[in-house]
Amino acid sequence: MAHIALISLYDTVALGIRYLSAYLKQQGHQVTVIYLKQYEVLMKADFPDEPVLDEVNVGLCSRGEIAYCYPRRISDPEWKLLINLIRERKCDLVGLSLTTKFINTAIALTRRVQQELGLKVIWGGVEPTVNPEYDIQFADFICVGEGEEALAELLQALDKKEDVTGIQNIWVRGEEQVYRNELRPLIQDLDRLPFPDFEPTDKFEISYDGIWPREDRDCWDDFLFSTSRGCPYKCTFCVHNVLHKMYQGQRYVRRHSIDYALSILHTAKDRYHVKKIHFWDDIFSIHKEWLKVFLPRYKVEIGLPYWAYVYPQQCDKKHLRPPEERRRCGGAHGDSERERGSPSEAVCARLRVKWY
Ligand code: B12
Ligand code: SF4
Repeated sequence: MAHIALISLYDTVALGIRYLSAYLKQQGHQVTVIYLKQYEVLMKADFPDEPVLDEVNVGLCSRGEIAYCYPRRISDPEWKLLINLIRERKCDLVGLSLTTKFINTAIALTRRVQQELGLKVIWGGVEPTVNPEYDIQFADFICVGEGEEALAELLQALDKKEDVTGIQNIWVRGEEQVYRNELRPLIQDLDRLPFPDFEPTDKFEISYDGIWPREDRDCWDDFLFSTSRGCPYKCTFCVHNVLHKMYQGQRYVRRHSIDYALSILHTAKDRYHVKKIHFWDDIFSIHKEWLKVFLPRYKVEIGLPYWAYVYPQQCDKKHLRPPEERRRCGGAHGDSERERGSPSEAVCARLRVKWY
């Protein structure tokens, strides 16, 4: 079976990579996960001499001022550690997961892997999904959309030295042409997917000029999980605007069954002793009927504080629990108390969300 290095750029949450890793391992492939740099942002004003990336991040700092933050650049020792690790692990293929913000880093990394190791590189994630035509100039393969089945098929074909030019979701840069394969249907039954990979093995972190095995124990304290894929809205600035068009005619918002979601959370609680849940659903508050059944069961069976994104118009007393109850098992937004008086509370007030 094939061995892939899956690299997460500036992202140790990396849910996409965790889903891929679990699925590929289930299919018998070997996976090495590499977290390349922490997503730690610096205020340029506070660190004037620090070498930073061009990709700027604009936000509000705790002092309430507009802040221009920059992730730290990958240093020369870190580049060397990365190349040596992939070489030592004897990987057959390198996979990069990226958002648009890190496109320049992805290009540099891909060139190094191609030139210094002679390996092919596949890009996946939001950036190549929305910009495949641009990205295929640099990557050998692009995964457009969901990657589990597509990447497993690609690895199997590479392993068996079969033709790789006709796999759905995968674009291939051939010698004479680019093979732009059609999209495979969205995974409708999310319960088919295995538990995302939070195991403490075959994972490495490269940052601060060093490398170490990453056991992911910080993810166990704040356990990360998404009960759904997709968003019903199409805000013009958001990736879902593009994805809705790509997947026209298909059921776009999908959700795990309540039993599946709870069984993952039970496993997380029993196996990893997690302390808090982060639901990374784009909007956790959709599907009122689902929530009506899920939330009371969650409270009894899991009972841990949780955090989730909600949509202002969907929030009412039924969703946002009183603070005393929230302290026990989390309301729709478990952090709201801490944010009293913060800019985010002001935004919520403008959106007429009431916090109970
Ligand atoms: C949770 C989340 C975060 C979390 C965790 C990130 C994570 N990767 O898990 C945190 C808070 C860290 C975060 C940070 C940021 N985020 Co964010 N985030 C999300 C969110 C809401 C969900 C991501 C997720 O878990 N998806 C579920 C998984 C299963 O899907 P997936 O990651 O797309 O992976 C699948 C496929 O893409 C593919 N795939 C992914 N990687 C690879 C790799 C290979 C080799 C292959 C073959 C396939 C493949 O297979 C996966 C399984 O099917 C998305 C919105 C969204 N729905 O995509 C925004 C989103 C990704 N974020 C976005 C942004 C802008 C950011 C920030 C830049 C914000 C900022 N200014 O700081 C940073 C960038 C961080 C980084 N290093 O890239 C934008 C990206 C837009 C763009 N064009 O790139 C999104 C799309 C939101 C939006 N409004 O449009 N984010
Ligand atoms: S509601 Fe949020 S996740 Fe949904 S389309 Fe709008 S910005 Fe994107």
